[in-house]
Amino acid sequence: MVRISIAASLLAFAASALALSTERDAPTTLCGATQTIAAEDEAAVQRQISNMRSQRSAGSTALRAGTVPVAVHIITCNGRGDISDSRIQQQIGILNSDMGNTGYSFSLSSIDRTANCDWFNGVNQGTTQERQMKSALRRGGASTLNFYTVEFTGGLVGYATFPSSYRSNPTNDGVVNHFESVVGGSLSPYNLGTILTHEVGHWVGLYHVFQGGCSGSGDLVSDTPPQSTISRGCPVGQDSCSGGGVDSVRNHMDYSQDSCRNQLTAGQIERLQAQMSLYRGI
Ligand SMILES: [Ca+2]
Ligand SMILES: [Zn+2]
Repeated sequence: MVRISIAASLLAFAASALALSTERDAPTTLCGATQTIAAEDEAAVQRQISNMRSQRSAGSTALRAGTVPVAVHIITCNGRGDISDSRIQQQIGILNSDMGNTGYSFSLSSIDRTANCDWFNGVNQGTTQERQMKSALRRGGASTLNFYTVEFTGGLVGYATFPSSYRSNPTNDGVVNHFESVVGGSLSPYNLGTILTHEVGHWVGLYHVFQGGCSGSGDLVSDTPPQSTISRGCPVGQDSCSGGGVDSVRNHMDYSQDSCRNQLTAGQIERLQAQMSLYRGI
């Protein structure tokens, strides 16, 4: 009993340390930040945002709203990685709470479980295991969120694809997270359920708030101040770029710990609505 619990806490410590060290060493591989939107797609997004603003100023009361079906795919290895249905339901509840002011809600449509150690450990962006897993399991079209849980190797917490990437590679579309980041998992401080919110933020089209650093167009959102630091913990008041206001450390699209992130801005919501309507038809 003692040996088991020591082994379990060592495992939890190792997983946590790996995740943190990977973030420090290679933050761009922590999650979906490696994808970018093509220039012509971004031009379409800007036109869509202009149209949405015109409709609003013309007094249209039509708000963007839609329900996103969620197909959950739990990968396990020798029983490791299994997540109960009730935890999945709790996790979707957190996603709905966090995304409540975006106009979109998320509705659990299916849960499947697949025992496959090769996928559990080997899935990552661009791997053979990723192609096999998604080809076998993906459900629905552009508006269905496919959410996979695995363990990864090398400390990755999660990653996601962009809406504008669906057209050229629909099978690849979706979010893949470390199973211990699902609410109630052991990947502290990323185990309160808001890693899914962060990854779904990418899935609906948002960049990190520190995208692009202090100069240039940054995350292509005007109400998130330029930011060059990838936040750790909850450094409220951090100001990594002169002017424009303090960093968005409480924003869901930073890397602050789960308990710190609880915000999306009006500009982010406008940007995600434009991409959901353009590229996910919802
Ligand atoms: Ca600033
Ligand atoms: Zn991210």
